[in-house]
Amino acid sequence: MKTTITNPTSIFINGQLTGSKVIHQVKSLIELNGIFEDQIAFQNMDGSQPAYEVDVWFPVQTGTEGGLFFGLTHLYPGRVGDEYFMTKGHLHAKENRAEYYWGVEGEGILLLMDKKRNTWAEYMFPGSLHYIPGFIAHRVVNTGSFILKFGACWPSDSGYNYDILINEGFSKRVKHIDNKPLLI
Ligand code: S6P
Ligand code: ZN
Repeated sequence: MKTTITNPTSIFINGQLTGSKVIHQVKSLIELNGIFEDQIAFQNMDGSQPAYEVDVWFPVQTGTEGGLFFGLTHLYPGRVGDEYFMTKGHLHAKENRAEYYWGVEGEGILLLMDKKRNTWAEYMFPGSLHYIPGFIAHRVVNTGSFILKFGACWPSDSGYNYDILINEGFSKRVKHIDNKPLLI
């Protein structure tokens, strides 16, 4: 019988996720080409700047049925025209796979859209908890002046479908109007 007590392989503290199986990914603004409405404002920005960074703990291989992944996204503050920096947004490739998001630091809005293109939104803040059911596209918008960090936990076989949003995107946008975020 095993009697040794080991340290955990990953640690999630003080807004950081670290561990031997944690992968760090950076999404630069240029990779978000097409998701913002104001194309001219977008072209006038420095596309090499990071829009968000994601740390993901992959305890099992991608595609494994029954496993879970754990991520921490660091979404930078900023605007393209009157639209806030946001994640690209996706549906899961295995569409029925659900996910949890939760707010860690900063403030923002989670956009959710069903297959009939009905879009709704929830405020994100430290401690907010969001259940994203299967078949629902999800995107996060940083409406604050500081970095927005949120955690995520999703099935290791859910995969990503970004293509479905390429042409039409979400049916609503979050814009900075009269000094506050509006869903329109
Ligand atoms: C994965 C989970 C998150 C996002 C991350 C970046 O299911 O929802 O880890 O991948 O927030 O967003 P996106 O839309 O670029 O994948
Ligand atoms: Zn997801």
